[in-house]
Amino acid sequence: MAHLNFKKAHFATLCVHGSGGVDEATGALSIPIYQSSTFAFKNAKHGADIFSGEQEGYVYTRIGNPTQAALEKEMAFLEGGEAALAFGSGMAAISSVILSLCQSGDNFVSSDTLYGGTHSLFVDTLPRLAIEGREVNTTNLETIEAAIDDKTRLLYIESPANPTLIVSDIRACAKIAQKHHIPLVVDNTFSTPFFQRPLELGADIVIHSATKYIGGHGDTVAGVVIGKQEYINNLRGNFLRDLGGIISPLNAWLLVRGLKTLAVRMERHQQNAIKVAKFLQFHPKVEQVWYPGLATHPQHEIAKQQMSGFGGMVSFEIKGGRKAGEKLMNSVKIFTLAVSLGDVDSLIEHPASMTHSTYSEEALKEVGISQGLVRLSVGLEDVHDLIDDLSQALRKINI
Ligand code: LCS
Repeated sequence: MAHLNFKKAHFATLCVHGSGGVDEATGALSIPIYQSSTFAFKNAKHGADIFSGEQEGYVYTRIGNPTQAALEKEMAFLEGGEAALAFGSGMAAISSVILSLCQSGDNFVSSDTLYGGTHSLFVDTLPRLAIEGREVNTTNLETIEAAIDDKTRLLYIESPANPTLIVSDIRACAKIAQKHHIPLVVDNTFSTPFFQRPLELGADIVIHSATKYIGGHGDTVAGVVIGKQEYINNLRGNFLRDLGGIISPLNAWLLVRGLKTLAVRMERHQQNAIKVAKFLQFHPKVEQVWYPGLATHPQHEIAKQQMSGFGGMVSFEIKGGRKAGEKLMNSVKIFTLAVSLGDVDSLIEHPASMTHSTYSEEALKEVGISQGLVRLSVGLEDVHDLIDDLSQALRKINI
């Protein structure tokens, strides 16, 4: 089946049909799970030619696999990129991208509000290899400029950021990166290509924790990188091959299946999230709500310019601080107290003691992750039940 024309078909159609779908070898409409570690060569010359790159073909699943390739084709297509590479986790994707762009003695500039694992990679692990992550407030363009020097190899942003949902201006960041001849890398996990396509806004590389909305069902851990063909070839040939952070064929298959419903899921996540955000905004026990779709969000105007929707994540500051937050999390009945996000099920968690516990107390304060901040991943249940659940749990809090 030929690719649909990206410009003519609508995104939901592309999600269902985008990768072409049919397995070339068998005609199977659902891509088979090629659960094989190795691939037989027709003869010695065939094997040598594939190794030397003279012929295309599969060799070994750490380097490439047809089920993995189906996922990569689809992700590149949906993000509007030339090529993609799948990894065994979002963290494997992020670490491989940084290592592919930096050597010891180099630095990179990144958002200071990041998923806690990314933050710990940037400020604890990479410095052990003499690669310095310079975390700055990337909503302030002057601060970004001031942090870049002649050893800076990339600019990295997470937007909207985990967990405060602050939004960096992708177009403006791309201009800064271009001026300094460095790539702009965007973690697009929270938006997915359904709501935001950073490559069209000037970014060079897009990263996903595909564990979240791409899979969508809370059953797979994976990562994906999208970029130029030449860059992806280098990432596969040198970093996936040598560091080995690959995705399994089964997990790649689960993500291909997840992508088919991405558009309908994201629409419903957003519809529910807006209603939950508005309910919380006017609740007397809530101090402040963080959702890019609210007019009160500090970067609402930028969000409107670069996103076609605002996603399913909502964070809020509860009156009464950590104690009140604990009471809330222990009182919900439909929301599940768990980390991760983007699942069908609604999830609730406490960033300061869970996903962002890798931040020092001081760093938490600097980026506005207070002890009273609660993060919701709004799922696909009936929103009335979600609001009733939050309402009954909030009633149990005595401030
Ligand atoms: N980027 C973002 C924005 C994330 O939220 C996460 C994980 C990652 C990258 C890392 O991806 P992973 O290796 O887990 O696939 N975020 C998580 C969270 O908020 N709770 O648990 C994991």
